[in-house]
Amino acid sequence: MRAWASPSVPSLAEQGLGYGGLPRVHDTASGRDVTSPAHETARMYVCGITPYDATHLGHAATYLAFDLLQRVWRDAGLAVAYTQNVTDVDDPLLERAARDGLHWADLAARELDLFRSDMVALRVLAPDHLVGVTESMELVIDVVRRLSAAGATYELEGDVYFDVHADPAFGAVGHLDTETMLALSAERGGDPDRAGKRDPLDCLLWLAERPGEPAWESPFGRGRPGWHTECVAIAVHQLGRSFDVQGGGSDLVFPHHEMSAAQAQVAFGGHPFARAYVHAGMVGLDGEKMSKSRGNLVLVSRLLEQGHDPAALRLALLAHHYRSDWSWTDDDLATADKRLSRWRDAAGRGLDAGIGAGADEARVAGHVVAQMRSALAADLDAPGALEAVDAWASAGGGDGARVAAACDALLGIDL
Ligand code: 5CA
Ligand code: ZN
Repeated sequence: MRAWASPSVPSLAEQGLGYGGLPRVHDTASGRDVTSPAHETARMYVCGITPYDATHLGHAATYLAFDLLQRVWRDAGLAVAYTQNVTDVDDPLLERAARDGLHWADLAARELDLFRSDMVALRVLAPDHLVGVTESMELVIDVVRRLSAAGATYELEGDVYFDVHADPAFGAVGHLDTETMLALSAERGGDPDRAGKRDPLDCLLWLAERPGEPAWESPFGRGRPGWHTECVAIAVHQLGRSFDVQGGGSDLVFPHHEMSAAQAQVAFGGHPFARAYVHAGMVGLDGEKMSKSRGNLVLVSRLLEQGHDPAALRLALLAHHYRSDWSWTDDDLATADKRLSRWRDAAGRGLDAGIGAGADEARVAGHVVAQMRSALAADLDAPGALEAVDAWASAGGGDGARVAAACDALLGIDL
């Protein structure tokens, strides 16, 4: 399906310098910061939206984290191959469509359009491929067929399950104990209490057709995919059986990323599925996780309709480290508005006066850019990068064009 139009990214002088090596990101599986790309092209798969409701600030924060990673990789001289999926058939989408009397495909198309326009407003770089499950049935079926050939599946009342113990590495993404895995599975789309399963953690690969629900032909009967397999199928098809980063919010560590890694490792034999599993923290509102099911959403589109500057919104999100859990308040936006004005004033000062940068100014600006780069290279420390620009602005700016280009290229902020 169509992605969206990416903003342009200026190339900075002395590309790749100032990092002292490649940028590092935190890998949930090893618990360490790793330099993930093995080749000149960094390959990244980020779990996309289930389009049954509009983009909230939690989604936006997660996609911004991977946008930063892409910007830092590019600045370090790497090419980036980036794929994102769209879960355009799954239980929550079908339930919402039924509740609102809409066709599920119409609901998905409408919310996906809104997501695209939010991503454009926030200047998020588009993936090379944005792929829906409904476009990927053959690939999904191929994964289930491979798992079945490997003896890793069984049938229960017409549904096909994945035997998690088929992968000796099962559990290596999240390192969670069984009790926690069971609780998270029940909370996040699994069915640990269903009778007849070999292990309560085993997950659905193919769900036999239910009355009133969409279904596709397959060798296992008419039905539709279980959630996790789409990400295996799409990621391997676009990026290969072992790639650099699988990303998403921390709510995906278990079961989603654990299950997709286990399925991919059994179906394709590539190990590990991803060289780093990178997870953004959860954004909440009033101390609770922001989620469609809780109904406590702050929507990006709503804030933009209210006339807020998308650059201020972006800056408000970047002010929190991508791995921390935090709660949104109106102060976030007010603080970002002030910060943006200070930066714009400082960047405009020299330009308005038509003054070129003197040697001192160029040195100061070069130092700011180096500080931004080294903050971002250390597990995407955006708050650290923002502080470097703050210090420059409060010291009176100077060589605004160079700092503005760095804000644009590295932070996606257009001054
Ligand atoms: N379609 C699946 C992934 S294959 C899915 O989780 N969709 S989603 O619409 O629920 O979430 C989209 C992305 O936003 C996921 O990466 C998810 O981890 C992230 N996300 C969801 N809620 C929050 C939140 N409150 N804070 C931060 N990120 C969030
Ligand atoms: Zn996914």
